[in-house]
Amino acid sequence: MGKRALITGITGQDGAYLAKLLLDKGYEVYGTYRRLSTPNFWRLEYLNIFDKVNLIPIDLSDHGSIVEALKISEPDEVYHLAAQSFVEASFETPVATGDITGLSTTRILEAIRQVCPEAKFYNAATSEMFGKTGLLNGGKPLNENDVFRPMSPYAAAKLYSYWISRIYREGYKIFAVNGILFNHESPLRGLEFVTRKIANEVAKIKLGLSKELRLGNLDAKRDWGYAPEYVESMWLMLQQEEPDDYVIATGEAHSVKEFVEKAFEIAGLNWEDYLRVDKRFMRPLDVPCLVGDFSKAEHMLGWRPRVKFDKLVEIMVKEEINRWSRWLRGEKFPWDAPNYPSENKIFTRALRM
Ligand code: NAP
Ligand code: G4F
Repeated sequence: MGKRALITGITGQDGAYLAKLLLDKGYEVYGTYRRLSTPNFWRLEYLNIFDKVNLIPIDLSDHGSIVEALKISEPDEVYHLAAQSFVEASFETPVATGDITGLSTTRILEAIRQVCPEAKFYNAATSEMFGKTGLLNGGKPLNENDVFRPMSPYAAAKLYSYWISRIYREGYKIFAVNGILFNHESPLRGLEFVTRKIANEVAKIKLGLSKELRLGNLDAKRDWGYAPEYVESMWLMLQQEEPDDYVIATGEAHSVKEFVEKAFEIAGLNWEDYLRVDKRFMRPLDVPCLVGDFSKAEHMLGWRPRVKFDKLVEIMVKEEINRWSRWLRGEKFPWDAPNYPSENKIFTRALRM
């Protein structure tokens, strides 16, 4: 029989790509989602896996709902991806971010300890935890031994989540790993993140649907990789004999401004004609530079990035131009027609009564 996996946050960018990867490997995939006033399954539809995954409604602030999700799915592997993941929003809602992005990891680990202690656990940690270290070390690629100096409520919550995963690993012998992933992007990225915001707006300008691109800090540098490759590393981490923590990155840093220039170049436009700096997109604190050293992952997992910066920008801009061109021709997209999964794909506690 194939393995069973539970993915928290299956409706997000990584959740959707990981679900596809695991289905392709023959897993029975369960995913949690939260009830919203408008259904949000467009990424699963986009990848043509909407009717192949089993869905369980939970809220991360509700411990009982997490326990039920584990009892329903009986997982061999748990991938904990759900979080309030937008750094900027964490300055607006620091307490809620602490609860959902930080404390929820303990709720899940506690539930695993009680319900399925043999299950392997992946925690979505982040390069944001390094924070100021990326500047203080002069831009040297960061590895698993570098000091964490978080610069946002989001990063502080993730650092808590990182440590609690290590504590359950050492204290309760749960197979818990931390994937310290640097920024990874794709056409399935949320629209508020800078890469997709740029790609989307450049495509609209190209097609006459928008006139300008408004951004905040153009000088920030990030190590941007390609999300479908990064979810492979999550799976690889859980196939090891021993649990450990790994940096996943490309090893290259580029500024937001470089991303803008490349995106407009691909669209055949001059960026200076359209870019406006807007204070509303500045943060109270912003990590100036993050670049990662993936040599441990390469050595231990056999993982290395294939899509680098220029190719990534090209994939994203071309896909947005393609989407908006089709939209102009009257085509419908998954996000135009919100949908519910077929009923036999939703699992609730009532099914166990
Ligand atoms: P994402 O697209 O924002 O997805 C986040 C997921 O969490 C969504 O499914 C979202 O549900 C769910 N969620 C948020 N609040 C919730 C709540 N209260 N209850 C239940 N579910 C909730 O993020 P991503 O880019 O896929 O990232 C996956 C994980 O990796 C996140 O933990 C993120 O912080 C971390 N990470 C991401 C990166 C990156 O560059 N992408 C790098 C390092 C770490 P809705 O769809 O309903 O909003
Ligand atoms: O795309 P961003 O919002 O990503 P950020 O803050 O680096 O966080 C992402 O990567 C983390 C991994 O390091 C994840 F843990 C996290 O969940 C998330 O996926 O912003 C990137 C940079 C920042 O310096 C920001 O200030 O772009 C700068 N920026 C400039 N103008 C902007 C904008 N960011 C956004 N979102 N919107 C702007 O208009």
